[in-house]
Amino acid sequence: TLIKFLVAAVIFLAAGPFAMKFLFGNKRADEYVDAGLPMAPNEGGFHGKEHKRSSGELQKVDWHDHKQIAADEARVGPGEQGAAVILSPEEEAKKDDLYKVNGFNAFASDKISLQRSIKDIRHPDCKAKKYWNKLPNCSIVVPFHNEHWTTLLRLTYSVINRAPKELLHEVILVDDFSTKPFLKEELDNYMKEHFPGRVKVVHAERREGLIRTRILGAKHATGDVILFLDSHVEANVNYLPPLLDPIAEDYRTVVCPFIDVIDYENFNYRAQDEGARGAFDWEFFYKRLPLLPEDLLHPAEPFNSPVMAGGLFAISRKWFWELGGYDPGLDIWGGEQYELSFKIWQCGGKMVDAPCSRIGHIYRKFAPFPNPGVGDFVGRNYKRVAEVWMDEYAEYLYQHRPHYRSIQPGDLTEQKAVRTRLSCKPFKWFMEEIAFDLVKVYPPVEPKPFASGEFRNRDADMCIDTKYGHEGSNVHLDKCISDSNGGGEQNLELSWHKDIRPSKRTVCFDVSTSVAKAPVILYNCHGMGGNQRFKFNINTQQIYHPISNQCLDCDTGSHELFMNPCDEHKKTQQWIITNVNQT
Ligand code: UD2
Ligand code: MN
Repeated sequence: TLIKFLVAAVIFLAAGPFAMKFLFGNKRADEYVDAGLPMAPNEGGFHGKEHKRSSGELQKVDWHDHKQIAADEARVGPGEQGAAVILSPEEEAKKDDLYKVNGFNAFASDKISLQRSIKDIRHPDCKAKKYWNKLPNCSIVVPFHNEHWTTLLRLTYSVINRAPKELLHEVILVDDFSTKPFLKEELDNYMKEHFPGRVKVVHAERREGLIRTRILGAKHATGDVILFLDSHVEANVNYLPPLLDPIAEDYRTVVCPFIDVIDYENFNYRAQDEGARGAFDWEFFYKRLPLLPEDLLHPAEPFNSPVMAGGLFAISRKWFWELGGYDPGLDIWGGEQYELSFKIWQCGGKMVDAPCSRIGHIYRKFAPFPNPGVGDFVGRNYKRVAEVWMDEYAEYLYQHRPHYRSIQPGDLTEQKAVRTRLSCKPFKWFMEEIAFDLVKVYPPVEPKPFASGEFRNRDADMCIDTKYGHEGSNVHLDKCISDSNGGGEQNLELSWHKDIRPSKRTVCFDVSTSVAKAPVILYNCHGMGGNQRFKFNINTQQIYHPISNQCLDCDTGSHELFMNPCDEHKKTQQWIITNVNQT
Protein backbone atom coordinates (compact mmCIF):
# COMPACT_ATOMS: atom_id res chain seq x y z
CA THR A 1 0.00 0.00 0.00
CA LEU A 2 2.92 2.34 0.63
CA ILE A 3 4.04 1.89 -2.95
CA LYS A 4 0.50 2.43 -4.17
CA PHE A 5 0.34 5.61 -2.15
CA LEU A 6 3.65 6.88 -3.48
CA VAL A 7 2.65 6.19 -7.05
CA ALA A 8 -0.64 7.96 -6.49
CA ALA A 9 1.14 10.87 -4.84
CA VAL A 10 3.58 11.22 -7.72
CA ILE A 11 0.81 11.12 -10.31
CA PHE A 12 -1.15 13.59 -8.25
CA LEU A 13 1.75 15.98 -7.86
CA ALA A 14 2.65 15.73 -11.51
CA ALA A 15 -0.89 16.50 -12.52
CA GLY A 16 -0.78 19.27 -9.96
CA PRO A 17 -3.27 22.04 -10.04
CA PHE A 18 -4.71 20.72 -13.28
CA ALA A 19 -5.94 17.60 -11.56
CA MET A 20 -7.44 19.63 -8.79
CA LYS A 21 -9.08 21.99 -11.17
CA PHE A 22 -11.86 19.75 -12.25
CA LEU A 23 -12.64 18.55 -8.78
CA PHE A 24 -14.43 21.67 -7.81
CA GLY A 25 -16.95 23.62 -9.71
CA ASN A 26 -19.05 26.64 -9.23
CA LYS A 27 -22.23 25.05 -10.45
CA ARG A 28 -25.34 25.60 -8.44
CA ALA A 29 -27.15 22.76 -6.73
CA ASP A 30 -30.04 22.66 -9.18
CA GLU A 31 -27.67 22.29 -12.12
CA TYR A 32 -26.16 19.20 -10.52
CA VAL A 33 -29.57 17.78 -9.80
CA ASP A 34 -30.88 18.42 -13.29
CA ALA A 35 -27.77 17.28 -15.05
CA GLY A 36 -28.35 13.82 -13.66
CA LEU A 37 -25.03 12.59 -15.00
CA PRO A 38 -21.53 12.90 -13.63
CA MET A 39 -20.19 16.37 -14.28
CA ALA A 40 -18.06 17.32 -17.16
CA PRO A 41 -14.76 18.82 -16.03
CA ASN A 42 -15.39 22.47 -15.54
CA GLU A 43 -13.37 25.58 -15.86
CA GLY A 44 -12.69 28.09 -13.15
CA GLY A 45 -11.20 25.52 -10.80
CA PHE A 46 -10.98 26.41 -7.26
CA HIS A 47 -12.72 29.74 -7.58
CA GLY A 48 -9.40 30.84 -9.09
CA LYS A 49 -8.30 31.93 -5.61
CA GLU A 50 -4.67 31.73 -4.62
CA HIS A 51 -4.40 31.73 -0.95
CA LYS A 52 -1.86 33.50 1.15
CA ARG A 53 0.07 30.43 2.21
CA SER A 54 0.67 29.43 -1.39
CA SER A 55 3.65 30.38 -3.45
CA GLY A 56 1.85 29.16 -6.53
CA GLU A 57 3.27 25.70 -6.16
CA LEU A 58 1.37 22.78 -4.75
CA GLN A 59 2.78 21.77 -1.40
CA LYS A 60 1.83 20.72 2.08
CA VAL A 61 1.81 23.47 4.70
CA ASP A 62 1.04 24.06 8.37
CA TRP A 63 -2.53 25.35 8.61
CA HIS A 64 -2.58 25.94 12.38
CA ASP A 65 -3.66 29.39 13.50
CA HIS A 66 -1.08 29.77 16.25
CA LYS A 67 -2.42 33.14 17.36
CA GLN A 68 -5.90 31.74 17.88
CA ILE A 69 -4.47 28.72 19.69
CA ALA A 70 -2.50 30.94 22.08
CA ALA A 71 -5.56 33.11 22.71
CA ASP A 72 -7.64 30.03 23.47
CA GLU A 73 -5.03 28.68 25.83
CA ALA A 74 -5.01 31.92 27.81
CA ARG A 75 -8.75 31.88 28.49
CA VAL A 76 -10.08 31.35 32.02
CA GLY A 77 -13.63 31.17 33.36
CA PRO A 78 -16.57 28.78 33.65
CA GLY A 79 -16.34 25.91 31.18
CA GLU A 80 -13.06 27.22 29.71
CA GLN A 81 -10.57 24.65 28.43
CA GLY A 82 -13.57 22.36 28.10
CA ALA A 83 -14.00 21.97 31.85
CA ALA A 84 -17.28 21.06 33.50
CA VAL A 85 -19.40 23.89 34.91
CA ILE A 86 -20.59 23.34 38.43
CA LEU A 87 -23.91 24.94 39.32
CA SER A 88 -24.62 26.24 42.81
CA PRO A 89 -27.48 24.59 44.70
CA GLU A 90 -29.71 27.62 43.92
CA GLU A 91 -28.88 27.30 40.23
CA GLU A 92 -29.47 23.54 40.27
CA ALA A 93 -33.02 24.28 41.39
CA LYS A 94 -33.56 26.45 38.32
CA LYS A 95 -32.27 24.16 35.59
CA ASP A 96 -35.33 21.95 35.01
CA ASP A 97 -37.39 24.08 32.61
CA LEU A 98 -34.59 24.39 30.08
CA TYR A 99 -33.61 20.74 30.56
CA LYS A 100 -37.07 19.56 29.57
CA VAL A 101 -37.20 21.37 26.25
CA ASN A 102 -33.62 20.56 25.22
CA GLY A 103 -32.75 17.15 26.61
CA PHE A 104 -29.55 18.66 28.03
CA ASN A 105 -28.64 21.15 30.75
CA ALA A 106 -29.09 24.35 28.73
CA PHE A 107 -28.98 26.39 31.95
CA ALA A 108 -25.36 25.24 32.36
CA SER A 109 -24.67 26.21 28.74
CA ASP A 110 -25.84 29.75 29.50
CA LYS A 111 -23.13 30.09 32.16
CA ILE A 112 -20.36 29.50 29.61
CA SER A 113 -18.84 32.03 27.23
CA LEU A 114 -20.03 31.76 23.63
CA GLN A 115 -16.39 31.74 22.64
CA ARG A 116 -15.13 29.31 25.26
CA SER A 117 -11.91 27.40 24.67
CA ILE A 118 -11.78 23.61 24.60
CA LYS A 119 -8.84 21.34 25.20
CA ASP A 120 -6.77 20.24 22.24
CA ILE A 121 -7.11 16.49 22.72
CA ARG A 122 -5.89 15.46 19.27
CA HIS A 123 -3.25 12.81 18.88
CA PRO A 124 0.16 14.54 19.33
CA ASP A 125 1.11 13.69 15.72
CA CYS A 126 -1.65 16.04 14.55
CA LYS A 127 0.32 19.07 15.73
CA ALA A 128 2.95 18.48 13.07
CA LYS A 129 0.63 17.41 10.30
CA LYS A 130 0.53 19.45 7.12
CA TYR A 131 -2.10 19.70 4.41
CA TRP A 132 -2.23 20.91 0.81
CA ASN A 133 -1.74 24.65 0.55
CA LYS A 134 -4.61 24.79 -1.92
CA LEU A 135 -7.75 23.38 -0.45
CA PRO A 136 -11.35 23.61 -1.59
CA ASN A 137 -13.47 26.03 0.39
CA CYS A 138 -16.42 25.00 2.41
CA SER A 139 -20.01 25.82 3.28
CA ILE A 140 -21.14 24.65 6.71
CA VAL A 141 -24.77 23.56 6.78
CA VAL A 142 -26.49 23.23 10.15
CA PRO A 143 -30.11 22.07 10.38
CA PHE A 144 -31.86 22.91 13.63
CA HIS A 145 -35.22 22.43 15.20
CA ASN A 146 -35.72 24.41 18.41
CA GLU A 147 -32.04 24.48 19.25
CA HIS A 148 -31.09 26.33 22.41
CA TRP A 149 -29.73 29.86 21.85
CA THR A 150 -26.29 29.59 23.47
CA THR A 151 -25.48 26.16 22.02
CA LEU A 152 -26.35 27.34 18.52
CA LEU A 153 -24.28 30.48 18.95
CA ARG A 154 -21.33 28.71 20.51
CA LEU A 155 -21.30 26.38 17.51
CA THR A 156 -21.23 29.37 15.19
CA TYR A 157 -18.35 31.07 17.01
CA SER A 158 -16.33 27.90 17.29
CA VAL A 159 -16.52 26.95 13.62
CA ILE A 160 -15.65 30.49 12.53
CA ASN A 161 -12.93 31.20 15.11
CA ARG A 162 -11.10 27.95 14.50
CA ALA A 163 -11.18 27.84 10.70
CA PRO A 164 -8.89 29.64 8.26
CA LYS A 165 -10.99 32.48 6.88
CA GLU A 166 -10.27 31.68 3.26
CA LEU A 167 -11.47 28.10 3.66
CA LEU A 168 -14.77 28.87 5.32
CA HIS A 169 -16.92 30.21 2.55
CA GLU A 170 -20.12 30.56 4.63
CA VAL A 171 -22.17 29.12 7.46
CA ILE A 172 -25.80 28.31 6.68
CA LEU A 173 -28.10 27.80 9.65
CA VAL A 174 -31.33 26.15 8.53
CA ASP A 175 -34.30 26.54 10.83
CA ASP A 176 -36.60 23.55 10.56
CA PHE A 177 -39.80 25.41 11.46
CA SER A 178 -38.80 25.99 15.06
CA THR A 179 -41.37 27.26 17.50
CA LYS A 180 -39.02 29.13 19.85
CA PRO A 181 -39.54 32.83 19.04
CA PHE A 182 -35.87 33.83 19.43
CA LEU A 183 -34.93 31.59 16.49
CA LYS A 184 -36.64 33.94 14.01
CA GLU A 185 -35.81 37.66 13.54
CA GLU A 186 -33.70 37.80 16.66
CA LEU A 187 -31.40 35.14 15.25
CA ASP A 188 -31.37 36.74 11.78
CA ASN A 189 -30.41 40.07 13.30
CA TYR A 190 -27.76 38.64 15.57
CA MET A 191 -26.03 36.96 12.67
CA LYS A 192 -26.28 40.04 10.45
CA GLU A 193 -24.75 42.14 13.18
CA HIS A 194 -22.00 39.79 14.35
CA PHE A 195 -21.13 37.84 11.21
CA PRO A 196 -22.10 40.08 8.30
CA GLY A 197 -21.83 38.25 5.00
CA ARG A 198 -20.57 35.08 6.67
CA VAL A 199 -23.61 33.48 8.29
CA LYS A 200 -26.92 32.97 6.49
CA VAL A 201 -30.10 31.92 8.24
CA VAL A 202 -32.68 30.06 6.16
CA HIS A 203 -36.15 29.28 7.51
CA ALA A 204 -38.13 26.28 6.29
CA GLU A 205 -41.80 26.95 5.61
CA ARG A 206 -43.02 23.80 7.30
CA ARG A 207 -41.56 21.11 9.51
CA GLU A 208 -39.32 19.19 7.14
CA GLY A 209 -37.36 16.94 9.48
CA LEU A 210 -33.61 17.00 9.59
CA ILE A 211 -33.02 15.30 6.25
CA ARG A 212 -35.00 17.63 4.02
CA THR A 213 -33.69 20.53 6.11
CA ARG A 214 -30.13 19.50 5.23
CA ILE A 215 -31.14 19.27 1.57
CA LEU A 216 -32.59 22.77 1.78
CA GLY A 217 -29.33 24.06 3.28
CA ALA A 218 -27.27 22.26 0.66
CA LYS A 219 -29.29 23.96 -2.09
CA HIS A 220 -28.25 27.34 -0.69
CA ALA A 221 -24.60 26.34 -0.39
CA THR A 222 -22.09 27.65 -2.91
CA GLY A 223 -18.79 26.39 -1.43
CA ASP A 224 -16.84 23.53 -3.01
CA VAL A 225 -17.44 21.30 -0.03
CA ILE A 226 -20.39 21.06 2.33
CA LEU A 227 -19.68 20.34 5.96
CA PHE A 228 -22.86 19.19 7.69
CA LEU A 229 -23.04 19.63 11.45
CA ASP A 230 -25.60 19.14 14.22
CA SER A 231 -26.70 22.35 15.88
CA HIS A 232 -25.07 21.63 19.27
CA VAL A 233 -21.41 21.07 18.49
CA GLU A 234 -18.09 22.82 19.17
CA ALA A 235 -15.21 22.53 16.74
CA ASN A 236 -11.73 21.91 18.05
CA VAL A 237 -8.31 23.23 16.94
CA ASN A 238 -7.67 23.25 13.18
CA TYR A 239 -10.73 21.09 12.52
CA LEU A 240 -11.21 22.13 8.90
CA PRO A 241 -8.05 21.38 6.84
CA PRO A 242 -8.03 17.65 7.75
CA LEU A 243 -11.61 17.40 6.46
CA LEU A 244 -10.86 19.15 3.18
CA ASP A 245 -7.51 17.61 2.36
CA PRO A 246 -8.74 14.12 1.35
CA ILE A 247 -11.50 15.73 -0.72
CA ALA A 248 -8.92 17.84 -2.56
CA GLU A 249 -7.31 14.58 -3.62
CA ASP A 250 -10.53 12.91 -4.66
CA TYR A 251 -13.88 14.63 -4.76
CA ARG A 252 -15.64 11.31 -4.14
CA THR A 253 -14.05 10.91 -0.71
CA VAL A 254 -16.31 11.83 2.20
CA VAL A 255 -14.60 12.77 5.46
CA CYS A 256 -15.90 12.56 9.03
CA PRO A 257 -14.30 14.21 12.04
CA PHE A 258 -13.84 12.36 15.32
CA ILE A 259 -16.92 13.11 17.38
CA ASP A 260 -16.07 14.06 20.95
CA VAL A 261 -18.51 14.23 23.81
CA ILE A 262 -19.86 17.42 25.35
CA ASP A 263 -21.45 16.24 28.58
CA TYR A 264 -25.22 16.91 28.55
CA GLU A 265 -25.15 17.73 32.26
CA ASN A 266 -22.12 19.97 32.75
CA PHE A 267 -20.65 20.66 29.27
CA ASN A 268 -17.35 18.97 30.03
CA TYR A 269 -15.54 18.26 26.74
CA ARG A 270 -13.93 14.84 26.41
CA ALA A 271 -13.01 12.12 23.93
CA GLN A 272 -15.45 9.33 23.22
CA ASP A 273 -12.61 7.08 22.11
CA GLU A 274 -9.51 7.25 19.93
CA GLY A 275 -11.26 6.11 16.78
CA ALA A 276 -13.33 3.22 15.56
CA ARG A 277 -14.98 2.26 12.28
CA GLY A 278 -18.69 2.97 11.96
CA ALA A 279 -21.14 0.12 11.52
CA PHE A 280 -24.64 -1.06 12.46
CA ASP A 281 -26.35 -4.07 13.94
CA TRP A 282 -29.40 -5.79 12.45
CA GLU A 283 -31.83 -3.66 14.36
CA PHE A 284 -30.07 -0.75 12.68
CA PHE A 285 -28.52 0.61 15.85
CA TYR A 286 -25.36 2.51 15.01
CA LYS A 287 -22.36 0.48 16.18
CA ARG A 288 -18.60 0.60 15.98
CA LEU A 289 -15.97 -1.82 14.73
CA PRO A 290 -12.37 -1.85 15.94
CA LEU A 291 -9.66 -0.12 13.93
CA LEU A 292 -7.60 -2.34 11.67
CA PRO A 293 -3.97 -3.10 12.54
CA GLU A 294 -2.76 -0.90 9.68
CA ASP A 295 -4.89 2.02 10.94
CA LEU A 296 -3.15 1.80 14.30
CA LEU A 297 0.26 2.23 12.70
CA HIS A 298 -0.37 5.86 11.79
CA PRO A 299 -2.81 7.36 14.26
CA ALA A 300 -3.03 10.78 12.61
CA GLU A 301 -3.96 9.48 9.15
CA PRO A 302 -7.54 9.10 7.87
CA PHE A 303 -8.84 5.53 7.85
CA ASN A 304 -11.72 3.91 6.01
CA SER A 305 -15.01 3.73 7.84
CA PRO A 306 -18.01 1.78 6.51
CA VAL A 307 -20.76 3.94 8.02
CA MET A 308 -20.89 7.51 9.34
CA ALA A 309 -22.54 8.44 12.64
CA GLY A 310 -24.70 10.79 10.63
CA GLY A 311 -24.50 14.35 11.79
CA LEU A 312 -20.96 15.49 11.10
CA PHE A 313 -19.25 15.01 7.75
CA ALA A 314 -17.72 16.85 4.81
CA ILE A 315 -18.64 15.98 1.24
CA SER A 316 -17.85 17.80 -1.98
CA ARG A 317 -20.93 19.57 -3.24
CA LYS A 318 -20.42 17.96 -6.60
CA TRP A 319 -20.42 14.42 -5.19
CA PHE A 320 -23.38 15.13 -2.90
CA TRP A 321 -25.55 16.13 -5.84
CA GLU A 322 -24.25 13.42 -8.14
CA LEU A 323 -25.50 11.01 -5.51
CA GLY A 324 -28.89 12.72 -5.63
CA GLY A 325 -28.37 14.33 -2.21
CA TYR A 326 -30.42 12.52 0.41
CA ASP A 327 -33.60 10.63 -0.32
CA PRO A 328 -36.12 13.43 0.37
CA GLY A 329 -38.63 10.74 1.34
CA LEU A 330 -36.76 10.25 4.62
CA ASP A 331 -38.81 12.03 7.24
CA ILE A 332 -37.89 13.83 10.49
CA TRP A 333 -34.94 11.80 11.84
CA GLY A 334 -33.08 8.56 11.30
CA GLY A 335 -31.70 6.31 8.59
CA GLU A 336 -30.12 9.01 6.44
CA GLN A 337 -26.66 8.13 7.78
CA TYR A 338 -27.07 4.62 6.37
CA GLU A 339 -28.56 5.80 3.09
CA LEU A 340 -25.69 8.15 2.38
CA SER A 341 -22.96 5.80 3.61
CA PHE A 342 -24.18 2.86 1.51
CA LYS A 343 -24.60 5.10 -1.50
CA ILE A 344 -21.14 6.62 -1.15
CA TRP A 345 -19.41 3.24 -1.04
CA GLN A 346 -21.63 1.32 -3.43
CA CYS A 347 -21.60 4.05 -6.06
CA GLY A 348 -17.84 4.50 -6.32
CA GLY A 349 -16.85 6.82 -3.50
CA LYS A 350 -15.25 6.23 -0.18
CA MET A 351 -15.52 7.39 3.37
CA VAL A 352 -12.80 8.10 5.90
CA ASP A 353 -12.53 9.37 9.47
CA ALA A 354 -9.90 12.05 9.98
CA PRO A 355 -8.37 11.73 13.48
CA CYS A 356 -6.93 15.26 13.45
CA SER A 357 -10.32 16.87 13.05
CA ARG A 358 -12.27 16.73 16.29
CA ILE A 359 -15.70 18.16 16.92
CA GLY A 360 -17.60 17.82 20.19
CA HIS A 361 -21.32 16.99 20.17
CA ILE A 362 -23.92 17.08 22.92
CA TYR A 363 -25.46 13.63 23.01
CA ARG A 364 -28.78 14.43 24.60
CA LYS A 365 -29.99 12.75 27.76
CA PHE A 366 -33.40 12.24 26.14
CA ALA A 367 -35.17 13.33 22.95
CA PRO A 368 -37.15 16.43 23.82
CA PHE A 369 -39.34 16.59 20.71
CA PRO A 370 -42.75 15.00 20.49
CA ASN A 371 -43.45 12.98 17.36
CA PRO A 372 -45.01 15.54 15.02
CA GLY A 373 -47.83 13.13 14.23
CA VAL A 374 -46.35 11.28 11.27
CA GLY A 375 -46.35 7.74 12.66
CA ASP A 376 -43.30 5.49 12.84
CA PHE A 377 -41.01 7.67 10.73
CA VAL A 378 -37.86 5.84 11.79
CA GLY A 379 -39.30 2.49 10.69
CA ARG A 380 -40.42 3.92 7.40
CA ASN A 381 -37.04 5.56 6.79
CA TYR A 382 -35.21 2.31 7.53
CA LYS A 383 -37.49 0.41 5.20
CA ARG A 384 -36.78 2.87 2.37
CA VAL A 385 -33.04 2.51 2.86
CA ALA A 386 -33.22 -1.28 3.11
CA GLU A 387 -35.41 -1.65 0.02
CA VAL A 388 -33.24 0.54 -2.18
CA TRP A 389 -29.72 -0.36 -1.07
CA MET A 390 -29.52 -3.60 0.90
CA ASP A 391 -30.71 -6.28 -1.53
CA GLU A 392 -31.01 -9.71 0.12
CA TYR A 393 -29.50 -8.36 3.37
CA ALA A 394 -32.72 -6.41 4.00
CA GLU A 395 -34.16 -9.74 5.11
CA TYR A 396 -31.89 -9.76 8.19
CA LEU A 397 -33.24 -6.41 9.25
CA TYR A 398 -36.81 -7.66 8.84
CA GLN A 399 -36.02 -10.77 10.86
CA HIS A 400 -34.96 -8.56 13.75
CA ARG A 401 -37.78 -6.10 13.29
CA PRO A 402 -40.63 -8.15 11.81
CA HIS A 403 -43.13 -5.29 11.77
CA TYR A 404 -41.06 -3.57 9.07
CA ARG A 405 -42.39 -6.12 6.62
CA SER A 406 -45.78 -4.43 6.65
CA ILE A 407 -44.57 -0.81 6.56
CA GLN A 408 -45.32 0.91 3.25
CA PRO A 409 -42.10 2.66 2.20
CA GLY A 410 -43.76 4.87 -0.43
CA ASP A 411 -42.48 5.53 -3.94
CA LEU A 412 -38.85 4.47 -4.44
CA THR A 413 -38.51 4.99 -8.20
CA GLU A 414 -36.22 8.01 -7.90
CA GLN A 415 -33.91 6.30 -5.43
CA LYS A 416 -33.61 3.16 -7.50
CA ALA A 417 -32.88 5.33 -10.52
CA VAL A 418 -29.84 6.78 -8.71
CA ARG A 419 -28.55 3.25 -8.22
CA THR A 420 -28.93 2.42 -11.90
CA ARG A 421 -27.60 5.74 -13.17
CA LEU A 422 -24.36 5.46 -11.19
CA SER A 423 -24.03 1.67 -11.76
CA CYS A 424 -23.75 1.16 -8.03
CA LYS A 425 -22.41 -2.11 -6.67
CA PRO A 426 -24.53 -4.65 -4.80
CA PHE A 427 -24.82 -4.57 -1.01
CA LYS A 428 -23.03 -7.91 -0.84
CA TRP A 429 -19.95 -6.15 -2.21
CA PHE A 430 -20.20 -3.54 0.54
CA MET A 431 -20.55 -6.24 3.21
CA GLU A 432 -17.65 -8.29 1.90
CA GLU A 433 -15.16 -5.59 0.92
CA ILE A 434 -15.87 -2.63 3.19
CA ALA A 435 -17.74 -3.86 6.27
CA PHE A 436 -16.04 -7.26 5.99
CA ASP A 437 -15.85 -7.87 9.75
CA LEU A 438 -19.36 -6.66 10.56
CA VAL A 439 -21.17 -10.02 10.53
CA LYS A 440 -18.51 -11.50 12.78
CA VAL A 441 -19.14 -8.87 15.43
CA TYR A 442 -22.86 -8.41 14.77
CA PRO A 443 -24.04 -11.72 13.36
CA PRO A 444 -27.43 -11.54 11.63
CA VAL A 445 -28.45 -14.69 13.44
CA GLU A 446 -27.30 -14.55 17.07
CA PRO A 447 -25.63 -17.82 18.05
CA LYS A 448 -27.10 -19.54 21.12
CA PRO A 449 -25.61 -18.67 24.50
CA PHE A 450 -23.13 -21.15 25.98
CA ALA A 451 -25.20 -21.32 29.15
CA SER A 452 -28.39 -19.66 30.38
CA GLY A 453 -30.96 -19.58 33.14
CA GLU A 454 -30.30 -19.21 36.84
CA PHE A 455 -26.74 -19.26 38.19
CA ARG A 456 -27.14 -21.07 41.51
CA ASN A 457 -24.30 -21.32 43.99
CA ARG A 458 -23.77 -24.80 45.46
CA ASP A 459 -22.72 -23.61 48.85
CA ALA A 460 -25.13 -20.77 49.43
CA ASP A 461 -28.01 -22.36 47.47
CA MET A 462 -28.78 -18.86 46.28
CA CYS A 463 -28.79 -17.32 42.80
CA ILE A 464 -26.96 -14.45 41.18
CA ASP A 465 -29.40 -11.56 40.91
CA THR A 466 -28.53 -8.44 38.88
CA LYS A 467 -31.69 -6.72 40.16
CA TYR A 468 -32.04 -4.54 37.03
CA GLY A 469 -28.96 -2.68 38.26
CA HIS A 470 -27.46 0.06 36.10
CA GLU A 471 -23.91 0.53 34.95
CA GLY A 472 -21.58 0.71 37.91
CA SER A 473 -23.67 -1.38 40.32
CA ASN A 474 -22.31 -4.40 42.15
CA VAL A 475 -23.78 -7.86 41.74
CA HIS A 476 -25.04 -9.99 44.65
CA LEU A 477 -26.69 -13.28 45.46
CA ASP A 478 -30.33 -13.51 46.41
CA LYS A 479 -32.92 -16.15 47.13
CA CYS A 480 -33.55 -18.07 43.91
CA ILE A 481 -36.71 -16.91 42.19
CA SER A 482 -37.48 -20.44 41.11
CA ASP A 483 -37.78 -21.32 44.83
CA SER A 484 -39.59 -18.25 46.04
CA ASN A 485 -41.38 -16.78 42.99
CA GLY A 486 -40.02 -13.43 44.12
CA GLY A 487 -39.05 -10.55 41.85
CA GLY A 488 -35.50 -10.03 40.64
CA GLU A 489 -33.35 -10.49 37.58
CA GLN A 490 -31.88 -13.97 37.67
CA ASN A 491 -32.29 -15.09 34.10
CA LEU A 492 -28.70 -14.66 33.00
CA GLU A 493 -26.62 -15.94 30.16
CA LEU A 494 -23.05 -16.71 29.35
CA SER A 495 -23.60 -15.29 25.88
CA TRP A 496 -21.88 -16.27 22.65
CA HIS A 497 -19.80 -13.11 23.17
CA LYS A 498 -18.40 -15.01 26.18
CA ASP A 499 -19.70 -12.42 28.61
CA ILE A 500 -22.27 -12.78 31.38
CA ARG A 501 -25.36 -10.63 31.10
CA PRO A 502 -29.02 -10.62 32.10
CA SER A 503 -30.73 -12.22 29.12
CA LYS A 504 -32.91 -9.20 28.34
CA ARG A 505 -30.33 -6.43 28.66
CA THR A 506 -26.88 -5.43 27.46
CA VAL A 507 -25.07 -4.84 30.74
CA CYS A 508 -22.28 -7.27 31.46
CA PHE A 509 -20.26 -8.57 34.39
CA ASP A 510 -17.03 -6.66 34.35
CA VAL A 511 -13.98 -7.27 36.53
CA SER A 512 -11.17 -4.79 36.24
CA THR A 513 -8.69 -5.94 38.91
CA SER A 514 -7.01 -9.22 39.72
CA VAL A 515 -6.78 -8.80 43.51
CA ALA A 516 -8.43 -11.24 45.89
CA LYS A 517 -12.15 -10.50 46.34
CA ALA A 518 -12.09 -8.37 43.16
CA PRO A 519 -15.58 -6.90 42.75
CA VAL A 520 -17.94 -7.83 39.89
CA ILE A 521 -19.51 -4.70 38.46
CA LEU A 522 -22.10 -4.18 35.72
CA TYR A 523 -20.90 -2.30 32.67
CA ASN A 524 -22.25 -1.76 29.20
CA CYS A 525 -21.40 -4.86 27.17
CA HIS A 526 -18.64 -4.16 24.68
CA GLY A 527 -18.52 -7.62 23.14
CA MET A 528 -14.73 -7.51 22.94
CA GLY A 529 -13.76 -9.96 25.70
CA GLY A 530 -11.09 -8.57 28.04
CA ASN A 531 -12.53 -7.61 31.43
CA GLN A 532 -15.89 -9.05 30.38
CA ARG A 533 -14.76 -12.48 29.21
CA PHE A 534 -15.74 -15.58 31.21
CA LYS A 535 -15.55 -19.35 30.69
CA PHE A 536 -17.67 -22.05 32.29
CA ASN A 537 -15.85 -25.24 33.22
CA ILE A 538 -18.48 -27.98 32.93
CA ASN A 539 -16.47 -30.45 35.02
CA THR A 540 -15.57 -28.29 37.98
CA GLN A 541 -18.60 -25.96 37.59
CA GLN A 542 -16.31 -22.97 38.00
CA ILE A 543 -16.78 -19.68 36.18
CA TYR A 544 -13.31 -18.61 35.13
CA HIS A 545 -12.13 -15.09 34.21
CA PRO A 546 -9.06 -15.63 31.99
CA ILE A 547 -7.68 -12.10 32.04
CA SER A 548 -7.34 -12.03 35.85
CA ASN A 549 -6.88 -15.81 36.19
CA GLN A 550 -9.50 -15.92 38.97
CA CYS A 551 -12.81 -17.69 39.55
CA LEU A 552 -16.24 -16.40 40.49
CA ASP A 553 -16.73 -16.77 44.22
CA CYS A 554 -19.16 -15.52 46.86
CA ASP A 555 -19.71 -14.93 50.54
CA THR A 556 -22.61 -16.96 51.87
CA GLY A 557 -23.11 -14.57 54.77
CA SER A 558 -22.99 -11.14 53.12
CA HIS A 559 -24.19 -12.47 49.71
CA GLU A 560 -21.43 -10.56 47.99
CA LEU A 561 -20.10 -11.76 44.65
CA PHE A 562 -16.40 -11.38 43.76
CA MET A 563 -13.43 -13.04 42.09
CA ASN A 564 -10.87 -15.13 43.96
CA PRO A 565 -7.96 -17.42 43.13
CA CYS A 566 -9.44 -20.60 41.68
CA ASP A 567 -9.91 -23.55 44.02
CA GLU A 568 -12.06 -26.30 42.62
CA HIS A 569 -12.79 -27.75 46.05
CA LYS A 570 -14.44 -24.59 47.31
CA LYS A 571 -18.20 -25.00 46.99
CA THR A 572 -18.59 -21.19 46.93
CA GLN A 573 -16.92 -21.39 43.49
CA GLN A 574 -19.28 -24.01 42.09
CA TRP A 575 -22.23 -22.89 40.03
CA ILE A 576 -25.25 -24.78 38.75
CA ILE A 577 -26.57 -23.20 35.58
CA THR A 578 -30.01 -24.26 34.29
CA ASN A 579 -29.16 -24.80 30.61
CA VAL A 580 -25.67 -25.62 29.45
CA ASN A 581 -24.96 -25.93 25.76
CA GLN A 582 -22.71 -28.99 25.52
CA THR A 583 -21.74 -28.53 21.86
C1 UD2 B 1 -27.70 11.28 15.27
C2 UD2 B 1 -26.84 12.21 14.43
C3 UD2 B 1 -27.77 13.11 13.65
C4 UD2 B 1 -28.60 12.27 12.71
C5 UD2 B 1 -29.37 11.26 13.56
C6 UD2 B 1 -30.12 10.26 12.73
C7 UD2 B 1 -24.57 12.63 15.23
C8 UD2 B 1 -23.72 13.34 16.20
N1 UD2 B 1 -25.91 12.93 15.27
O1 UD2 B 1 -28.62 11.83 16.16
O2 UD2 B 1 -27.06 14.05 12.89
O3 UD2 B 1 -27.80 11.63 11.77
O4 UD2 B 1 -28.50 10.51 14.34
O5 UD2 B 1 -31.00 10.84 11.86
O6 UD2 B 1 -24.08 11.86 14.44
N2 UD2 B 1 -33.31 18.40 13.53
C9 UD2 B 1 -34.09 19.10 12.61
N3 UD2 B 1 -35.39 18.70 12.42
C10 UD2 B 1 -35.95 17.65 13.09
C11 UD2 B 1 -35.14 16.93 14.00
C12 UD2 B 1 -33.82 17.33 14.19
O7 UD2 B 1 -33.62 20.05 12.00
O8 UD2 B 1 -37.12 17.36 12.86
C13 UD2 B 1 -31.91 18.80 13.71
C14 UD2 B 1 -31.45 18.95 15.15
O9 UD2 B 1 -31.68 20.25 15.63
C15 UD2 B 1 -29.97 18.59 15.05
C16 UD2 B 1 -29.94 17.55 13.92
O10 UD2 B 1 -31.13 17.74 13.18
O11 UD2 B 1 -29.19 19.69 14.67
C17 UD2 B 1 -29.83 16.12 14.42
O12 UD2 B 1 -30.81 15.83 15.39
P1 UD2 B 1 -30.42 15.32 16.86
O13 UD2 B 1 -29.33 16.13 17.39
O14 UD2 B 1 -31.68 15.23 17.63
O15 UD2 B 1 -29.90 13.87 16.50
P2 UD2 B 1 -28.83 12.95 17.29
O16 UD2 B 1 -27.60 13.71 17.57
O17 UD2 B 1 -29.53 12.29 18.40
MN1 MN C 1 -27.29 15.83 17.79
